[in-house]
Amino acid sequence: PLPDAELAALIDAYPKPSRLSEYSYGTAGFRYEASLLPCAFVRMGIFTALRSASLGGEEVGAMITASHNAERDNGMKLADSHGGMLDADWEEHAVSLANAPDSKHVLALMRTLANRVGTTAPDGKFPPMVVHIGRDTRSHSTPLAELVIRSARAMGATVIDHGTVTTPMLHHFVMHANGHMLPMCIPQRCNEGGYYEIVAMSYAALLRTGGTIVGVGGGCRRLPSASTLVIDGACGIGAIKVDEFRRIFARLSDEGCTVGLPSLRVVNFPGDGPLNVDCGAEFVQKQQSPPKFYGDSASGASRQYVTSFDGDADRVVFHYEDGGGEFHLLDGDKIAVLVSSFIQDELRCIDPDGTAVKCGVVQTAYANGSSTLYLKNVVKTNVVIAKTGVKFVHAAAHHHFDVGVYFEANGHGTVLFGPKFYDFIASAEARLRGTPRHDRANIALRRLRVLPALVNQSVGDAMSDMMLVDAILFLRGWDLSTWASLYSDMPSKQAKIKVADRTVITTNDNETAATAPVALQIALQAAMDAMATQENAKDGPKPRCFVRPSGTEDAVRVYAEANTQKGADSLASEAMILIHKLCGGVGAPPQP
Ligand code: G16
Repeated sequence: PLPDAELAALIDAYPKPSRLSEYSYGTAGFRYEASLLPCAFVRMGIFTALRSASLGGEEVGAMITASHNAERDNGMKLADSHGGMLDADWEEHAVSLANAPDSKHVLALMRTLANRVGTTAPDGKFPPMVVHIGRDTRSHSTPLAELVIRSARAMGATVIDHGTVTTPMLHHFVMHANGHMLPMCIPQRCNEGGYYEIVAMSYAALLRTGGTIVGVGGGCRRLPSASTLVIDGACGIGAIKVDEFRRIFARLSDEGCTVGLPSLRVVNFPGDGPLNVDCGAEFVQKQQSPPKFYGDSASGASRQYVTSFDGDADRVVFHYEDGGGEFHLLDGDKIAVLVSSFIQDELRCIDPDGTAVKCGVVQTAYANGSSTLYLKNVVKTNVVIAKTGVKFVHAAAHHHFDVGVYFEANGHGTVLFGPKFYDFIASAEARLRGTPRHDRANIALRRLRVLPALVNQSVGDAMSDMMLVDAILFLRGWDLSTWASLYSDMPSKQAKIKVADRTVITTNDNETAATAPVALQIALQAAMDAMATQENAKDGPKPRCFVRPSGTEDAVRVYAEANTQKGADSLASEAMILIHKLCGGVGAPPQP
């Protein structure tokens, strides 16, 4: 029987905040100003336990973080038993529980849900329930996590509290705890040690496939400009964890990794500066400018190989300053191009027709037009455009491809390997047994075999993505400038604007056009057409602009790209003026 009295007391101690009409489930779960969250978090402890019970006791997770948002915000990302985001069908149950007026309604809802999904045995007891909890470095993350832990425990769940971890680590623990997605992997310890080991060891194994051969894949050497990798940790949890990883990483050379490892230098730790302010992946990608290196005096030559993580380390972008001091960004689109072309090249060394496994890339409307053209015309891969949000791009990659690479332009992404990929590897292993190790197909097999372990298949992961990119660059003998020169981004501009109620804007499925207010899309289309005429560019993608309500911030996002920076800036500014006028802009209208 449920411990109703204990749960009711806990629920009633944290009533719904009067300042908020309704909690809603955003792009990546609940995300609000931290003081609004205790009520929802008590209920999410109940919810996670219930979700675990509904899956017959499979383990699930909750990560307390507001990722790229300002320090004052917090939120929760829910990991389902496969390690990925919560099943879409369960989001509405989470929202109902969060919005129930009081303990009586919460408990009634809980009982209805439990009966509907058959979580209770005939004696009214729940099966064993396990909930993993992680949190970022925000000051309110610990007390908020405590609330989730208390209510999950009051439900009778076993809570595994991982303390401060990155979001992708938490998802990784859950994925490994249930053994999903990784048929070829040896079971891992579902904790930080296990995580660091699998990333470091598979990275080393991938590097070693280049250590024995000369001339394959462009040289397999590390250029001086790529010998020190500087990691901007956004003053968040990623800095702490990559610093711990760095120590394990430093031991790799003692453990048989004989090729040139880069040295890792971490900057922007918590306390060096405010979280996500003027640094980190969100800042660098949106502003298209280098981060502030808080308290770090190095510059110039030592900043030729830099990555920026976001506040919970599930996104990464790369960047560098060239000899003339010009800034170059390598965003999620560039990562998608690098990773998908690497995987396809390796697959074709074994299967020259490229028919055995279906590869493809999932992007969002934010993908730069040049990247989509490059993927289609040069990499010659399939491209699908999905709605913004890992839950959508992940689902599309899973649905459409045997090897699905997904990356949002903001640096959030990973690779998913489906059953056909594993079958392909098994048959290639049988076919290539006994071939010399320097045989190109044998090398390709060893490279492909290690990828499902190096990549965090549960969710985007700054640390493992960073190591994957570094290994590919090493194997190809490239530095960031070689990678950047694959194609030139169309000039683009991103901006955001506040309106009284951002839900007045709705969009089509892949968010490339607004469906309401109708007048908005008509005006945006006219602006795009006028820009196309003005620029009169013969080749390449046409000027493009779209707007959408953010699912993580109280703002409407604007994206524009054109053949010139001036054109992109002007389209974005026109869109901001239109939004302000047609959608209830707050404050003074933006200036052209
Ligand atoms: C989250 C999601 C991302 C999404 C981003 C921005 O990132 O996980 O998929 O791109 O929010 O979403 P929106 O434009 O709706 O605000 P993070 O890193 O903040 O968790």
